[in-house]
Amino acid sequence: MSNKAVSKKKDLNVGIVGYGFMGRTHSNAYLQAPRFFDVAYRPVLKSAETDWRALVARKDIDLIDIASPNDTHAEIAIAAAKAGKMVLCEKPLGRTAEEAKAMVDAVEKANVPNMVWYNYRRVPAVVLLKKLLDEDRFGRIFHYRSQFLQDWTISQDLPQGGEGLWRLDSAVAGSGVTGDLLAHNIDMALWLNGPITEISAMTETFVKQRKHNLTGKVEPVKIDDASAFLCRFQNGSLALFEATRHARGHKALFTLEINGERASAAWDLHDLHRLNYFDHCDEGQLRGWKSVHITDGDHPYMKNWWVPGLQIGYEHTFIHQIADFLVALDGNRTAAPTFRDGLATDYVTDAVLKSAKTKKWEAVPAA
Ligand code: SOE
Repeated sequence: MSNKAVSKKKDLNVGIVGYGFMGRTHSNAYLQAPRFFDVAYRPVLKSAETDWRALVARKDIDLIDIASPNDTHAEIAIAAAKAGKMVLCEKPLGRTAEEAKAMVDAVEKANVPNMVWYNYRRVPAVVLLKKLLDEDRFGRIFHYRSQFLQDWTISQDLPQGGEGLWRLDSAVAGSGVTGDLLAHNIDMALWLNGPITEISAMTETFVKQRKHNLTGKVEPVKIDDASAFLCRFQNGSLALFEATRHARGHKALFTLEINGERASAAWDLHDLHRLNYFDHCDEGQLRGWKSVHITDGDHPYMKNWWVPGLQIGYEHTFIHQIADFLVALDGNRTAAPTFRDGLATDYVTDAVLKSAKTKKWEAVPAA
């Protein structure tokens, strides 16, 4: 891109709340997006404030990006929308659908652009899968299955609460793997395969008490360490979902598979640049699973990166998401997932947690 094109970009003043793991992924994305994508805006990361209220009150901030723990999302998002700011928020949108609904109402009433950071939608291989589904190459869909496996909380000595470990504190996180990991699987599934109608779930807390970092006391653990559910989609397909932080040996194994009448596809995060595809329309004696390396210039997003064959990674999913947001903003359009899309996921996670308690099938409301 020429220097002239770069200098023509309009400044978009961004205030990020939160400077942990997610604050780093977002700030990197704002800086990289205009370098690699033809976007009309140049995000400017404004100077640091220690109080989010002061940030929201600043006249020179166009966009508030919430990358702080889950218990802060609703209050900040609602205040930012009221102040007329664009609002971006880390997943899950709310700790509950009730919280998320209030956030949707606030951004829709204020009519401000909004988006939730479900970053895995922007993996090029997954975007290609979405395109293949939209082209109706799969025919009728029979099955969807998806997992998110980790192993970092197996030790009973790991405390709960405080910086880095708030994900284990239910008051802050809302839930355990259901809101933290399954939410990714669910957002992706709703996007690829449509609405989920009913759910039967089970959850388990393997470590029942942990020392709390903020109180220094051993306290009950109220988050779910593992969560699994069966469900039906509106399109008639059946599905299986599982997330856990107790799958020894797995660090961040997000998988998905979809089986249709004419084709199947599978993808996983540890091999994120490959899409495995089976096409039943292929010639019989050569029919089989193909592992397609998604690094060519005609693959989604890839012409903006290196040369064919060279891979990109995790951080690029955030760069793609903000690039899409900036392109949409310039065209007066919305970039998905919006807060309303985030609410749809929260309705599903609420139903999962409810079904695990009632031990009954639970219906999922439409967002
Ligand atoms: C949890 O370990 C975590 O960091 C999630 O919070 C993220 O959303 C996921 O992408 C990776 O795992």
